[in-house]
Amino acid sequence: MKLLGASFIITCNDDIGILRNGGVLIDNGKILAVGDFNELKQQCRQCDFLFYKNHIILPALINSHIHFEFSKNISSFMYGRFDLWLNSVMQNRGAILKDNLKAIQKAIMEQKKSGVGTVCAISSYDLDLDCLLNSNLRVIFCHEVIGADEKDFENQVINISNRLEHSMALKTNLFQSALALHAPYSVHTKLAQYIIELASKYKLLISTHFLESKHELEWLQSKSGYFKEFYDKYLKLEDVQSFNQDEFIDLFHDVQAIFTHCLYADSSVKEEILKRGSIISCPRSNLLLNGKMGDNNIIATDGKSSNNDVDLLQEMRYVLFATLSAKETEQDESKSSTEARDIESISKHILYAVTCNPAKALGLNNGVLQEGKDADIAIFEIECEHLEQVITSFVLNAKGAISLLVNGVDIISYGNNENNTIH
Ligand code: MCF
Ligand code: FE
Repeated sequence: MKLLGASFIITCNDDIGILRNGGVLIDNGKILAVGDFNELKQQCRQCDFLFYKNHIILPALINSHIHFEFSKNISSFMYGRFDLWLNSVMQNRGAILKDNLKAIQKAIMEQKKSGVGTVCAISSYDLDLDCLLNSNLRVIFCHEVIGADEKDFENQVINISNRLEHSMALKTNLFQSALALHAPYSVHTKLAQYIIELASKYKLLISTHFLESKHELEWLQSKSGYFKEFYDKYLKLEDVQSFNQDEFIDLFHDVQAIFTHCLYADSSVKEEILKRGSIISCPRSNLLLNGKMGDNNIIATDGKSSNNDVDLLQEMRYVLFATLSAKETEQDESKSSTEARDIESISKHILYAVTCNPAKALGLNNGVLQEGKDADIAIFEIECEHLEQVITSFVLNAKGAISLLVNGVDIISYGNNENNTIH
């Protein structure tokens, strides 16, 4: 049993809120209690304790959409337009996927450094499986399925069954298998249905990219435009059996699903999606490929295929500035600028978008500091002179976690605890 304390504890649970000089009591990978540090210390005199002065304790962050296999990319892909990006992926992905293990390891380190304790990894070829298994992170490993040619159905089924059988045998309390149906334009109807049945049979989470580009919307609505040429050019396919928008969403009625991007979903489509699952936004990827931000109730980095890094702290900071900039355009001249409490509530929204919200979407028992939750905890140094803006101070300045616990175990070892004594 151990007790961790800090000048600030942000629970990401509105009933408990923010604690000054708070403590989190941990035993056997679980949170036993959250409260005042000194009171908890009195109650549990025999346990190990550590108080981090001028630090903040938070739930470990959750990166709910990342492609580790593309971590080697710097400038192999084109940005600014989704069609140009996808063409460049088709042409250059082979080189990016080759000898990518070092880059994958680096991207995993980047997660830990930014205080991420859980990743939902979208894996096209399972090249990242072993690195993630050995990462000590909590991992949801989504085997991604791509296949537009119905003639290959039998092989496609054998392939995904083998991949899934292999990873399901590796299940631990930190590692779970899941599926990803790449997108409605890249998986034919028969295969899509098969994948959903697999997810339903084995109770697996399923992730998908949906309505990311205007080209996808055009294809789903009228089977025309960029994708028609795409199939011909890259896959030598004249026709592809794919669902329309509503049919695609309906597929997910019986499974736990996460839909990434949804930039071209109008409000009624979003309502339908949210009846069946959650929407994940990758703000910098969305902007780079499609010039749109997306809804930011759940924020993830996407892969280095469509981002300059996979640092979730940078992603959060980006959203803070972009939200303030959008607010500025909304405000007319007569209104005063964003107020102190507005910016703190934007920061809180951003923090929840990488903690409690993705935890719920992914069906995890973490993302909140509360009795009974998994002890996935991140500790950051913080300088905060204005208590009413503690979350803003974190979002704005956090550079790296000094300690990261997953299931109660510290998985980064460069924490420096000197001078961390109370008062
Ligand atoms: O999320 C981004 C943009 N949308 C779609 N796919 C990808 C993203 N980053 C990497 N990808 C991968 C995807 O997993 O690109 C390939 C797939 O392997 C595109 S389909 C040939
Ligand atoms: Fe993606």
